[in-house]
Amino acid sequence: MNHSSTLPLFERGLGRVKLALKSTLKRTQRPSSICLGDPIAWRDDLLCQQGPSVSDSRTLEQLGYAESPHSTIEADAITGVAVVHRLFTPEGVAVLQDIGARLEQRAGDSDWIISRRTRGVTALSSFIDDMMNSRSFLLAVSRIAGVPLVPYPMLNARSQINYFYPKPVEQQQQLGMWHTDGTNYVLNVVLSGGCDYSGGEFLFHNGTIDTFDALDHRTFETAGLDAPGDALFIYGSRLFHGVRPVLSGRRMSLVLSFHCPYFTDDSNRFWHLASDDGIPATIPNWLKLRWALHRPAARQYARIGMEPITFEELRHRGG
Ligand SMILES: O=C(O)CCC(=O)C(=O)O
Ligand SMILES: [Fe+2]
Repeated sequence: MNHSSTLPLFERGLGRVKLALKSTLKRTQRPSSICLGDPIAWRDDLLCQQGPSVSDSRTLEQLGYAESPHSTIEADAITGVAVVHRLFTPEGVAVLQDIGARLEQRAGDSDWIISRRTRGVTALSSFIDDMMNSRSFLLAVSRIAGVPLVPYPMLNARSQINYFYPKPVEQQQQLGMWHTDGTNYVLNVVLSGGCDYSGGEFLFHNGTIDTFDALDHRTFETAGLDAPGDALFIYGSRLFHGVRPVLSGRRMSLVLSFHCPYFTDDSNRFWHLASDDGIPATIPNWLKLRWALHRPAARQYARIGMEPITFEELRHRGG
């Protein structure tokens, strides 16, 4: 099989700047922040009470990173990639599916392998917003990550719903699926069931960024995301990953980003954001982001109205 045509590489460097200019020109309408009216309100019992089951978990060290991204915690304490089953109850998954389907009317076309997507969904769905600001939900995701988390401070990068449809072969070849994310802690929740689509496998490179070679498929692994609601947690800025082209049906996913408030470092780059949102929208957001990342952890938790999640708490289950 010719992997250079099936596995093209996503734009980096100058390509990002070009995408930023393109996004700026395309951005004529601003999405309004009117909520669509969720079917029900978020409740913590929509999380599986026994906690999620996590498989195929690998730390950043196991991926090959000797250096931790944060100075006071080792690379073997931070999750690099993990498959997450049964985070939500069947009712929780059904509500997210319903919201995802309704938010599709807000979705804009996307340049790369994703056909359409809606960014900043926490401003459109109070259910998803309340879920992101639920201490139980954040604690569950923090335990998977290995570090305490808050929702990512920048609205547009915090949450997104992706819609994948079959694309003509020529378009699949132009821009790639392989990328790293601008954010570090990312939960990719697949909302469609396996029978809703074919293709669309979630692939990741089992190694560091430096060892990634888009043509060497021997290091690629397919995440076992079979049931709706299954998720792949990744350290997104250090893991090459991507969704293979969907061949039939529709694949819908909810992508949520988080920040560890005990560390000020962040991988997001201006051009990464600008390639998604256009340059004018990114400038004020970028300044606000720098400001938010430097707030003390206690203040970041206080702003979302909760007791701080601590490293100690992550070590004890059921606390
Ligand atoms: O849709 C997915 O499951 C993940 C897509 C992705 O990697 C992204 O949106 O950054
Ligand atoms: Fe991604």
